[in-house]
Amino acid sequence: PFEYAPAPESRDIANLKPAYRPFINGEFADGGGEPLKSVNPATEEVLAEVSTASKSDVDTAVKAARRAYEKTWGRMPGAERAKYIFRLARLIQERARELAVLESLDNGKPIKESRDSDIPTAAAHFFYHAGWADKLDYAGYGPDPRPLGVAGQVIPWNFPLLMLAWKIAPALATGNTVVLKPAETTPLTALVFAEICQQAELPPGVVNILPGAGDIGAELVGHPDVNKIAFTGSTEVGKLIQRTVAGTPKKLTLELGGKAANVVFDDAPLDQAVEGIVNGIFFNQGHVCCAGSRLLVQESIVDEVLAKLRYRVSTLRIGDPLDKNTDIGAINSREQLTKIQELVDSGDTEGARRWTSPCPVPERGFFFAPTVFSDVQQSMRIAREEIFGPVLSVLTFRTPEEAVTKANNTPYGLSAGIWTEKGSRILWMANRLRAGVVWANTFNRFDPAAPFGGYQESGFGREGGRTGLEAYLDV
Ligand code: TXE
Repeated sequence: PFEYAPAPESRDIANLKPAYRPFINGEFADGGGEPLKSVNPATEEVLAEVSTASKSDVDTAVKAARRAYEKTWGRMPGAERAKYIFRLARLIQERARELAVLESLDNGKPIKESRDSDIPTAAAHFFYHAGWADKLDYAGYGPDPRPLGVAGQVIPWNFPLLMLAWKIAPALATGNTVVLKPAETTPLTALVFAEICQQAELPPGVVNILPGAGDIGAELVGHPDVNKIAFTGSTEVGKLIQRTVAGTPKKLTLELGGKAANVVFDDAPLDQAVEGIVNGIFFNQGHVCCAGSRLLVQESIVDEVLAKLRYRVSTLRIGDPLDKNTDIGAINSREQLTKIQELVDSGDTEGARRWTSPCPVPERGFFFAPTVFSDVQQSMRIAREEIFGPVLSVLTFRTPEEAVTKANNTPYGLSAGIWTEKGSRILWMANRLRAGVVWANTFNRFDPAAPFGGYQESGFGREGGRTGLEAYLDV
């Protein structure tokens, strides 16, 4: 039932029928797993049927990756690898419209975000890492840093192609080969990327993509011939993976959940701060591990900030992800929608004050109106747990010391934001906030040259920048 149509001559999206099947050793294969239906979360209609990998497909893919590592990729001079990686980057750019539309259909995110953020940033990651491939000796890892071998990579559904780029680009630049499992609800752009690998004539086996559910991720993580595991996803699964990898020589990096504090002082440029707060929590429906989900506002300005915030949030448009005017698209799955609703209910029960945007919400599809809770106490679930949805919890503080204590009062530690005119205060705060990324007077800014990653239960290891190469090298 899963006929593979080869890459069509015309790049007309209407004619495109990519192979939604496992990509192993340079070919699309019939997966031995249960087929899965990828659903458009904005319509609840089936978008595509996907053939998934079985456990034995995992083994076949790892063997293909091992062969490619030993015979081609792991022996290739960096300058040659760079040519391929530049080619991948350019092909992502060439097919950007198609990838953006497919990403919005499969994930539910607004087209203006996939078009202006996800896809260009994914291409940028390949360009950036292509530049490292022949300069690893300058990266400070010694004259002859060695790749680890086969990397097993498992990614989530919130930035499907971008997370793929974060994983695959550094692995390839450093000479490793890859077996990657996309998330079960968003496998489509990863399989178009597989087609791009064919277009780029990447040697067979260098990149293998296995659509499937968590059991296939677990099989990959546990495979004895995988040398490195890179995971982005929930803290719960991250801990499971850590247990599996313990006692093996595999290298591991984990990028897990977050509960970032976005701290606004009374001297902050408030209109700019409100834009940053809105972007911090409502970008990508709040499905962002570094989302500014806890707003800490200095007590003297809380009423003013809340008034401005409610006004601004009520102007956000929720709806069709393919409409260029849409600000907030669909929640990725019914499960995620249920989780958000349950946590919002807990906020009501625990006594926080809820404000919901009056903007109309489509009846069909998985949508959730932007929600702001004020009068939030640190003990409430909405202040402690990752909601991963368009829900902001507002707390207050009086002094910078109290802001630091409250911001750090979380088991996570991925990101934080500071809004103030005082440069010295930014430095003082940044040194005390327990977070892998601290933004000042901005939020959700990404650059492939800047290492990204967490402290504590947000995981360990860095992705991006020179530091990110370390995760894929033996020095
Ligand atoms: O994550 P999972 P879910 C958080 C967010 C969200 C919650 C649950 O709070 O509400 O996690 O999301 C694969 N061995 N984040 O259930 O299950 C799975 O198939 C190996 C934050 O979607 O962690 C998918 O490919 N792999 C996060 C990937 O793990 C396994 C992004 C992530 O799914 C596995 C996503 C196993 N045992 C969710 N079980 C972030 N850091 O950005 C599942 N998987």
